[in-house]
Amino acid sequence: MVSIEELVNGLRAIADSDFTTDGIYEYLSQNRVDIGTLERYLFWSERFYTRNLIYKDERFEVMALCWEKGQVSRVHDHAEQKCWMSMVQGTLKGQNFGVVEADFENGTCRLEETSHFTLSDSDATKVELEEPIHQILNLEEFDSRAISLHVYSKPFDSCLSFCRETDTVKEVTLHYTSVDGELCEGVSL
Ligand code: CSS
Ligand code: FE2
Repeated sequence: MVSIEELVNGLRAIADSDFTTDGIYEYLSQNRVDIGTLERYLFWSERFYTRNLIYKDERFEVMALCWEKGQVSRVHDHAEQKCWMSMVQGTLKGQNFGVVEADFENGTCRLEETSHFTLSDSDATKVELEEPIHQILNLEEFDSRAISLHVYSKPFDSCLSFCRETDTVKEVTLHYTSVDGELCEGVSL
């Protein structure tokens, strides 16, 4: 168990040449974060999962995401950046999607469900999302809040958001709920 500060410092110390999919995966699997040290970063909303920025530099960002029971992400991608996820509390499902047909110029895109995975703190698992389009879900049946740590390299502040009802896709801006333990201006939980 490490503190979140130790985890961030450890990530900062990793050389560019080792900042690889496997390298960070290994690092996160060997360094589980003590939830007590995360407390000041955790904000909860009944309306949406929260995105709480802990650290960011040119190379990567680290955030804690807080998921109330039943909350889900959009179907989205990661702007072609590398990402890793590590559970701190609870269980989350990840559903991956493949593109069946797309016309990005016209904003249309039909998806199909492909693989899925379940992450829980008991198996201390983390994933690199192999397929770029996915959705993360804290299913009602998991019956608990969830907290996940996300590392993105490089940081990104917009991504594609897919609507399965209309088979459309658009670019959306991503917002933080809090930065360094402070609620962001204009955010109401
Ligand atoms: N990528 C989403 C979380 S699900 S992996 C986000 O950053 O909000
Ligand atoms: Fe994501």
